[in-house]
Amino acid sequence: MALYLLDYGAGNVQSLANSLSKLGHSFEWISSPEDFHKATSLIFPGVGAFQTAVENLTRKGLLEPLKEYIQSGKPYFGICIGMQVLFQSSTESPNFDGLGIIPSTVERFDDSDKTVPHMGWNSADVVQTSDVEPAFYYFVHSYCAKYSPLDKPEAASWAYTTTQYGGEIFISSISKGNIFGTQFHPEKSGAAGLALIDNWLRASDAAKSAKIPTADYLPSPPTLSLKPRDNLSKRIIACMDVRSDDEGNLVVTKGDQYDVREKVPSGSSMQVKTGGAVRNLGKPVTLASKYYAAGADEICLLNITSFRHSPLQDQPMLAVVRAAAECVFVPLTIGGGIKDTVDPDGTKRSALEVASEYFRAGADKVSIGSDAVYAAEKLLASGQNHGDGTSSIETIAYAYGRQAVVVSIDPRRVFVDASTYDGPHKGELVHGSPDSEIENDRGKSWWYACTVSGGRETRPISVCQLARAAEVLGAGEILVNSIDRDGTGLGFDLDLLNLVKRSVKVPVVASSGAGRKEHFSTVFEQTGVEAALAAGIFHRGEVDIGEVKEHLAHNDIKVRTHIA
Ligand code: 1PR
Repeated sequence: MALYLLDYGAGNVQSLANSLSKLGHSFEWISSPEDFHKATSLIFPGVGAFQTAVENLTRKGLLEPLKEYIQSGKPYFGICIGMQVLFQSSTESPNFDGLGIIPSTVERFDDSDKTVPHMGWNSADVVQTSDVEPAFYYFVHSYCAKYSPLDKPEAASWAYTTTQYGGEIFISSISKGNIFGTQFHPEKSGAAGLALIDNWLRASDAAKSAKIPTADYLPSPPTLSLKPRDNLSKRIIACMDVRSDDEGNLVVTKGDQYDVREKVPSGSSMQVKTGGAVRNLGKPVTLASKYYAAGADEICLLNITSFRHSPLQDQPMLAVVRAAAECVFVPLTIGGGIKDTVDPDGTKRSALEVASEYFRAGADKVSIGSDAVYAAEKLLASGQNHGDGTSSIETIAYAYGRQAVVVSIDPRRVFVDASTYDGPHKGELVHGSPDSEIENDRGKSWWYACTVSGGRETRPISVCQLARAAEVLGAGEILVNSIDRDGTGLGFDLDLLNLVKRSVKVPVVASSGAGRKEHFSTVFEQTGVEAALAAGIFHRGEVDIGEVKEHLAHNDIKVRTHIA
C-alpha cells in the first residue's frame, strides 16, 4: 500500500505523522500533483480555516488532482478541514468553493447557547443498542455540517456518526464508498483515535479494489432515531512549566506565585527566603508521557524563560516538544516567547515563524502571554473593534485557525480602597467576603491587572479588557492563571474566572491554585469554565488525574473516563 498524506502548508500535520509512526505505518507526503497517481490511500489532515485550505491547495495546483483522486475510487480519509472541503461551500469563506462532492454547506455553530469553537472531547454516536458506550474523540472547530435529514437529506445520507453540541446535532463523521471523513481529530483522541486510524488503514490496505468495505472496519452506522445528548466533557489539563536549571538542563519546575526557586534560610534568623536552586520536579517528556497515560485530556508545556531570548534559537526546547509529541496523542499546547523576535545575529523572526516552528515540532496550539497584552493595549488605544491584522494573535489565527491560538493571562490582584477608588476598572472591582477562609480575600477589594514577562511587570489593563480584546483579535481559547493563587493549593480564583467567563464566548481554562480534587468540581460548578489546568498537585503526586476524573464523574460532571 502506498499511503500518502496531504499537507497544504498550514496546520499541524505532525500529529498525524506521529500517530502513523506509533502505529507502525509508513507513508509519504504529497509534494506534487503527480504523487496522487502513486498514492493508493490518502489522508488529508486539514486544520485551520476553510479559505486557507482551498487557497493553498489551489495555489499549489493540488485541488483538481485531489478531486480526481477521490473520484477515482481510491481510499480517502479527510480529517476536520479534510472532511469539510468535500462539501460544496462553507459559510466561513463564502467566496471559496469546496470540492462539491457532498452537495451541502458547512455552517457556523450557533453561539447563542454555547461557547464556540466546540472544543474538547465529545462522543461520536454510533449507537446500535442503548447499552453501547459511545467513543470519545477530540473536536476543535467552529463550523460543522448540521445533521438534518428533513432539511438537508443529501448531507444526512453521508452521516456516519453524529454528535450533539448544545442544541445542535452535526455530522461528526461521514462515509460513502471510498470516502471516509471525521470532523474530530483521531490523531489527538488517545487510544480510541489511534485504533480508528489503524482500522481504516488495515481496511484500505485489504481493499485492493477501488471500493472500501466500510462496514468491515468501522462500527455500524448510526440509527436515525437519535437520542440527543451533548456529551462535551470538561477537560483536565496537566501543565509543565519548563526552564533550564542552574546546570543548563531543561527541567519541569513549579513556582509559588511564579517564584520557582527553593526557599533557603535567610541569615541568622529562622526566616526563609527564596533564591535557592531552581526546583526540579522531573523531565518534561517523561512527565508528559505519564500524564497522557493517566488520562490527561491535554498537555501544556510552557517555556517560562523564553521571554528572554528567541525560541527559535532554543533547540533543546524544540527537541522537548518533538519528543513529547511522539508519545502524547492528545492536544499539546506550547507557550512562551510567541512574539516577533530578533535572533542574536540580527535576523528578524515573526511570531508566526516562531509558532510555525512549534507546530512543525508537533504542537497543536500555541499560547501567547506577554505579546497578547501588548496587542490588546494597541487595540484599545486604536478605539477600533478589530485589529490591523499584524498582531501575533491575528497572523497565527489566520494561518492556523483560531482554535490553534490560546491567550494565556497572568493576572495579579491590585488592592484598592473601594470607598475612594474611582479608576477605570471600577466596574470590575471584586469585594472579598469579610469571613472568607482565605486571608488574602477577607474584607478586601481589588481588580485584576494583567502582567507581562512572567509576572515581572504589571500593566494598566484589566483581565476583562485583555480577554475581550484577545477574542476580537482571534484567540480561540483563554487560559486564566493567577499569580496570587499559583502554587498555593488554595483553590482556583472563582471571582477571577467568573469575570473572564462573562467577558468572552470562547472556551476558558481555569489555572492556578488547585490543591485538592474538590477544587476541580467547585470550579466547574461555580464558574462554567470548559477546562481546568493544574501543575503542582500532579507533579508532586498528591492527586492523580484519574482520581480527579472519578471525583468529577461522581459529582455528575461530564468527563472522559474511558481512556484506553
Ligand atoms: O509571555 O508569551 O513569553 O509566555 C510566558 C508563559 O510562561 C506564560 O504563559 C506565563 O504564564 C508562563 N510563566 C512565566 N513565568 C512563569 C513562572 O512561573 N515564573 N509560569 C510562568 C506560569 C503558571 C501556570 C501554572 C499554574 C498552575 N505558571 O503555568 O502551571 O499556575 O499551577 P498550580 O496548579 O501548581 O497552582 P510569554
